[in-house]
Amino acid sequence: GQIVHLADYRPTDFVLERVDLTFELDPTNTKIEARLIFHRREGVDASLPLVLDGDELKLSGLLFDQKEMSASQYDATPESLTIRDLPAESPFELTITTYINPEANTQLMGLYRTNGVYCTQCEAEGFRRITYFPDRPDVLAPYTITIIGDKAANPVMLSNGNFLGGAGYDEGRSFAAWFDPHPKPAYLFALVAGDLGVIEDTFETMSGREVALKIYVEHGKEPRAAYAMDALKRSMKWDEEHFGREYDLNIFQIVAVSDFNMGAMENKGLNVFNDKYVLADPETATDQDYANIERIIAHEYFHNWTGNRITCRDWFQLCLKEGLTVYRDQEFSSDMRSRPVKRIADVRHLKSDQFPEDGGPLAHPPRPDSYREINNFYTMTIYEKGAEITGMIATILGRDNFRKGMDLYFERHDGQAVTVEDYVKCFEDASGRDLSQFFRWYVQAGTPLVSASGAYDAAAGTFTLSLEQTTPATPGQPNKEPLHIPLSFALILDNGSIAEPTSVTGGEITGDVLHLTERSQSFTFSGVSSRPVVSLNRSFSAPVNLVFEQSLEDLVHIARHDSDLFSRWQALTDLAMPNLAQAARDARDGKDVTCDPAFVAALLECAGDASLEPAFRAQALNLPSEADIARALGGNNDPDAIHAGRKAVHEAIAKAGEEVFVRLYNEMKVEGAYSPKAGDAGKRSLRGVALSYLMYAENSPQRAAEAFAAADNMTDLAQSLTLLAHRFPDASEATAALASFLTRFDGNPLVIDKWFSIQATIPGVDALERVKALMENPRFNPGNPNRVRSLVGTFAFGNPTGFNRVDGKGYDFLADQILAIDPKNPQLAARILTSMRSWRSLEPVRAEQARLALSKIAKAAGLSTDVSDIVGRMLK
Ligand code: DPP
Ligand code: ZN
Repeated sequence: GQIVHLADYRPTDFVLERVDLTFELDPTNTKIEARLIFHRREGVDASLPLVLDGDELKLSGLLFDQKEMSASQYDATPESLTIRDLPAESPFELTITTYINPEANTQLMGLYRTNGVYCTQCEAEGFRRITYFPDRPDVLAPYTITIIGDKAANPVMLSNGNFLGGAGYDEGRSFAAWFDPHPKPAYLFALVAGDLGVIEDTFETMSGREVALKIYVEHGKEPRAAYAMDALKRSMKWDEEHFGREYDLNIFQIVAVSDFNMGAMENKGLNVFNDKYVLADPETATDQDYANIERIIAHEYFHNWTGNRITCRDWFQLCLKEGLTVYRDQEFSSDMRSRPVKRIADVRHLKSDQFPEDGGPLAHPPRPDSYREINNFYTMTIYEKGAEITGMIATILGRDNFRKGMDLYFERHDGQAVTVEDYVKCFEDASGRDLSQFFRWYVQAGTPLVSASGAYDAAAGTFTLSLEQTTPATPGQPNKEPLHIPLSFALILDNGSIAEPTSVTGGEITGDVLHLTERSQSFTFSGVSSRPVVSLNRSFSAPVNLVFEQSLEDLVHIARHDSDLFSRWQALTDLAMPNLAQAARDARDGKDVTCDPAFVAALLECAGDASLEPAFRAQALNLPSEADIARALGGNNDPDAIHAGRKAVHEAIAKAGEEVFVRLYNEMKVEGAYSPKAGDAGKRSLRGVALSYLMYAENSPQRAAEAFAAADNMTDLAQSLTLLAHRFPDASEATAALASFLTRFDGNPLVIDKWFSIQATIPGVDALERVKALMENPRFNPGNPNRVRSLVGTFAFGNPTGFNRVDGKGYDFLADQILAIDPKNPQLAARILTSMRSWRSLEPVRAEQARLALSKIAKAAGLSTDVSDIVGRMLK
């Protein structure tokens, strides 16, 4: 793979006018006839050839305006088709014939087979595995698709757009034709054919058009698609109400498949989903599964406007569609559920997964300027930091101007392939605000560090908040410019009310947002009658690391009084972290772990506060993860010590709060039929956390075994099984529960994935042997990405003590797995390999073992570009 540079962008020499594809389906030998109409772009030299992309293709026929081309006029390789002697001006038609083998396509890119169903995945560059094509997002055209296939095997034959018609074709075969009038890039093409069940519904759009909604699943699974359908209808309504966006075809279809590299794909009018994000019922799906389905259904649907109607000029602009669409799905989920709890969950996710990426060897700007393998840029930075950037634009502009900017974006760029600059310009034009400094967020990598300190002058009645920002160096970016950082804040007085200063100097403030734009800046507030407690970066208005040495009393004050629930959670976390960090150090040094009573008291006060919603209290009681603690410690990390220290802190809290936890465990029991709604889900999660603490207090598997036996839904079942297996892996209660779970759900792959994941994340040095044994289980299927992720992926990403064994055998195992997966599915291999991105922050013995394992991968012959790119950057 060559390095691609943003600076080299130029438009294509030829303009694609229309696309007409005919597929003759065959499991091992599918014929594709592509009729493409082009004309040379005005001003382009008439001698220049047309160069089309391919990937492992073989040309079987080429016609120019229906006539055979002579061999001297073109060159075909598996990677490209170059055609010479093309007209200077007039449009011409090329007919390209290729044959491909969907059955042998283990990469799951292009056209492949999954459980007997034909399915496509074309983002980012999968279409070129189907036919030779200008496979880039700025080439937009309307598509007509004809699918011919065995009638009995393919009663369902789908593509993008509106259905034109279908009938018998010849003996034993039938055809279906589809037309998508909306010009689109090839990455949004989709085809699905096979024997599938369907559930159907309709949606009436804001202008009164009726849209047919269909969700296709394997036969027998139809009832489990009902929640996805409900989520889809709510998404369509929400996008009309909140962004004025109406759906634009007469049909919207979703297909759930079991072999899929990503979560889902937003193909125009025909979304293809990993069935994990469609199928749910109370018996087999957890509250988290339901929330994920709601979120991802919304995400892919929202792409119809942010991604499809307006797409990316090139792949450097990926966050233009992904960051914005994540922002939109987060807003949707916040409206459907609890906004502060959603924000807490999103920030936890950002900090645990994006911050390490941004602080390690894989750091890259949200709008990168070069890449070797675009598949490796579907990252937390593009998605989650991208969403934060749009969120900051909304914070800086305010609600109304943000909406005006979005409206202008949809109006100005509908039907176009655009850049991040085009997007930001809309907000500038709509609001009159200069966002040029703000733009650095897109091009500068790394998590900014903001240091804050406050000083109160009682005599003058002024309070001064001093701020400093730095962004650490990242690969290729040694020096950073100051960013425009919007910090939401409140000055909280003794009685819990918020101070309203008479004036402020030192910088701009709009509403409750302070604009930090200099490297260092002091804001002085006048008319502050008593020393305030500062609540800074409320709702996490900017994705930064904040260092603010606040006293214990001040943090407790925020935890008690802030009207922003997010900040109350943040204050509790800020109270917890020094305890967890010290506990890790003490555990490493063989000392007794102690816990600050003031922190424990604050936490238990929150836990018992019935005025706070249960889901919030559950978030507060869920202490920072081992990975979070490792990040806070900053380096020389010993995962065993972090684990032991964290466990000791839990035990201390559990002992002090046993009464509270018993009460919560009893009070939070949800009566009546299961509902995935946020209220009940919150109760279940708080009850689960209480159970977890009680097990520390009681040091017995008993209570979890009872909870497992009594569970009448997957949330309670998976929760109690996890606690049993993780805390008492050798107890008969744990082995019995794992066995009964397996017997009960054998035959349901998504639940068996959970069975694998729960065991892969049992902490401790034995984990590796357990994982190796599970790989020998007949249910382990190395060709199914969900299954591989559930065992190998969760072990590497989610089992810090087991994976980071001091003898390095975890890393060695991962290296072998990566090398085994890579030849079949490079995208999957590369993704799982990123689990080692923080290896340099391990203590030296483990770091050296990790380096050896990475070097072993790097030296292997025949690596994919995907894996070689990741391993190369990690070792640099
Ligand atoms: N399927 C991925 C997503 O929706 C890539 N577009 O984010
Ligand atoms: Zn997306």
